[in-house]
Amino acid sequence: MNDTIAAISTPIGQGGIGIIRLSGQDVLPIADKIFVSKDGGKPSGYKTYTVHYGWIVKSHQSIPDVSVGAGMSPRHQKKPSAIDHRLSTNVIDEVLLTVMRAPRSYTKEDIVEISCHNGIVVLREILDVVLSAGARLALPGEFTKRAFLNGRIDLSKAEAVLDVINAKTTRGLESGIRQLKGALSQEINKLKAKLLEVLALLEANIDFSEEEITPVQREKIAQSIDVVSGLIQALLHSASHGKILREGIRVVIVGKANVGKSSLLNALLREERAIVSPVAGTTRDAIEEILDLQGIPLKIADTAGIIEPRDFIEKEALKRTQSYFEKANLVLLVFDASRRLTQEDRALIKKASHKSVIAVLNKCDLKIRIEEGQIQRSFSRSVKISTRKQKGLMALEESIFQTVWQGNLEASEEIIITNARHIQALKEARKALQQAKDSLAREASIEFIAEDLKICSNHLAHITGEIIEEDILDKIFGEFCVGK
Ligand SMILES: Nc1nc2c(ncn2[C@@H]2O[C@H](COP(=O)(O)OP(=O)(O)OP(=O)(O)O)[C@@H](O)[C@H]2O)c(=O)[nH]1
Ligand SMILES: [Mg+2]
Repeated sequence: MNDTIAAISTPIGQGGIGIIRLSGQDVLPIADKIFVSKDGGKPSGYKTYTVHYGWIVKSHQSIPDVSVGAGMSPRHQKKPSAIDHRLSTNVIDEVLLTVMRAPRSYTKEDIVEISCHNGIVVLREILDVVLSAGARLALPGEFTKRAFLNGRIDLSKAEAVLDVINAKTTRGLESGIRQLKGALSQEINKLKAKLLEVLALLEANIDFSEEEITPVQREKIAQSIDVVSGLIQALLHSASHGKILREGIRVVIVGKANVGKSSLLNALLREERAIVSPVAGTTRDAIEEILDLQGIPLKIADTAGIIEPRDFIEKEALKRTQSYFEKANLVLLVFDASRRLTQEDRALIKKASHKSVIAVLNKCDLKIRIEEGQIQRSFSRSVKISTRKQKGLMALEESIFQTVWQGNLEASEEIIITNARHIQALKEARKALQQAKDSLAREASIEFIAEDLKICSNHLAHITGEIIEEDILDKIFGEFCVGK
């Protein structure tokens, strides 16, 4: 924690701007060594939250016979100065340097950010001079870890940073931002405060009475425990949504050949992604795409139609369809509504009975001949569409949304648990509460109940990081990228 860390904070590749970030007590002296400013000032003299134009140089030893680097004003070129000597061939890049002084910075330490041109060589060279000037390469997530250890953010907020970076849809982003703003921390602190009230009730009994808890008090304590329990349960309930936001939902389009599966994929993607043709067996290899459906990331796959395989390729295609079908969280089972159900369709209906299915009756622009009643009896959800006429697609999207996002959770208000560690802690907390309730019912001694409540509170404290083991911290921040 006492050394100064540095890392490239932007992704490696080519781009407009690349950023190298430094944090720690020697940030400003290090910047003094490698930065030559246009304004003649030194980073150690700069005010906080200021940005300065200049150059990063390999070393600050002057080379006498230097001309001024390109990009400087003609007026400056006429009057060589001390700065000019440093701007020799030693210049690595033209940059903007931002100074954020402790404690009002991301890490609560002095921070310098160097915004340079984003090229692999430029960034590496600047990082090299920063390191040789006295900084150490940061570990993954070390900036955010310092923000946590220095008390700027709690652990759930630090973890939210990762959710924000990894968000796959706007809904995922909103959830991450809410947690970053402290929604989860507040909820956890609220729960802990409630637990503390119950503990106070209990301890009043320990202090002032030799008697057992009266039935009235027992009832009151049980009620308070139930309230906390209910809140923890609600948080755990949101975890299924959290998992969806984090990992997405696997959707597979399955059906007989030629029913319009590829047409459906294209319609949902609003792009001619898959080949569509009247020939049965057009799609061979499954085609997988990511679709943002009302903020839910869908991994949607169009598969080869189910037909009696005529050759090796069709056999292989069928195998792949099978594998996608097994892995899917949701199956869109497509039928040609203009034809009566065949043996193959019936076999598919049977096969899909153990999966979550939406029956999709396509080609509804034609005369409908399919046995609708049978479809409705087999599946709780069915939607009539025509990909040719672009009909019924909104209803299908809504049906998909309702199926995967059950419970009408209004994402803008609710806290959504997305993190496996939080789920584990909440489950442990719930277990401890149950034990407290059991002890209460058994009329166990007050100390027992108090102990369980304290255990519950400790599990909650793990979420915000008030209590945390070093190896868990390492694991959490190890998942971050270097430079964050
Ligand atoms: N009338 C009508 N024809 C459609 C509709 N959707 C698709 N088709 C036609 O049905 C034929 C098959 O469409 P595809 O999307 O290739 O069908 P598929 O299920 O992917 O077929 P395979 O890949 O061979 O299994 C094409 O000629 C499409 O133009 C629809 O809504 N109405
Ligand atoms: Mg196809």
